[in-house]
Amino acid sequence: ALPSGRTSYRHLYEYNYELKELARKNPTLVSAFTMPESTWEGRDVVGVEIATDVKNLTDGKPVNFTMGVHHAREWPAGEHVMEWAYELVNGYSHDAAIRSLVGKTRNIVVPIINPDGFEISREAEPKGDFTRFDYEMKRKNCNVSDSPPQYATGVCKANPGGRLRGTDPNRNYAGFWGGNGAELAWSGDTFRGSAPFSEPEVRNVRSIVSSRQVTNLITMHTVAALVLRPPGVADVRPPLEEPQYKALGDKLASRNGYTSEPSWALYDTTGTTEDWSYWATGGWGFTIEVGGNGFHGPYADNVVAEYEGLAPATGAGKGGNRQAFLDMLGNAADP
Ligand code: 0X9
Ligand code: ZN
Repeated sequence: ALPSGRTSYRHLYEYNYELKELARKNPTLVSAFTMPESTWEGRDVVGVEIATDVKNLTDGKPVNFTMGVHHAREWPAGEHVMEWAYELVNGYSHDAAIRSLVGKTRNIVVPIINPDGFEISREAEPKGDFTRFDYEMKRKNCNVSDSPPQYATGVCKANPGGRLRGTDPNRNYAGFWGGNGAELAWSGDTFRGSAPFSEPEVRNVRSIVSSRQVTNLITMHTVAALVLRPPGVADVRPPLEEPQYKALGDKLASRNGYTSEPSWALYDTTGTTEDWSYWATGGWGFTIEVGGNGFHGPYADNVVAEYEGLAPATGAGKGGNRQAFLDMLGNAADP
């Protein structure tokens, strides 16, 4: 069973409520916070920080940052990150190994980076047909300011323009922004935005990474069962890979049974999360794409099995994303 006991996909209001409840019930260990900027539609981006004596921000401990749902339709990404928060809280009182790792680190956990997009996808009438008006399959955020005037009015969800309004938050970071694998057209599903960090959701992540000692970062996506490290674009790949980076990615992948590879080997992208954070700070960052059945397939498959390491196709018996997250925490605690 999952650390929270959950058996179905959360709604946005449940994420926000549960994060605040975790903090209310564990006031010295957990602190809930709202990211500095609200979204285009005015939503809060909510997270928790988990550390021994969490309010003492001057303890100098390394920060392990876990986040999900840059992409609206990738619901399992938020679930895995939310369960990780419960894992740390439950483990702190019941598991000596987790208590020790948490004791050496600070953990920032933000399940839903893109709440505007997630709300549209999560509350949509299910269709699953990938048409331009299929809100369940929305990927991007709700910045409509780059849409032509006839599409730029009203709320993000309203027709016309359908799900294709918005910027891809995972093409809007400054790392190699403007290069291959990111569309210039406002309607593209990988639209890069008008400038690096034009999006509040992306500036929120920048603000945490730039103001805190984030030595380790995981950004969760779906769907291809991958552990991806930089660089995201082939023409900047170094002649020799950093062996420690590959080794850490391979270790995480040995837990969830996913494929460990540099991101460019999947396809070129620019402006993605770790292609900025790694070059900006030197901290390790990985994209983990949860495996399973579709962008948000059955909860038992895509969330429970992939988190717990029960999925026959990938991680059966190896510990799942739970253990991959624990290994990343271990790297933050004892680099
Ligand atoms: O394209 C993305 O943003 C990620 N895949 S997803 O299906 N979740 O949209 C992967 C980005 C990883 N980076 C590269 N492939 N270069
Ligand atoms: Zn994604």
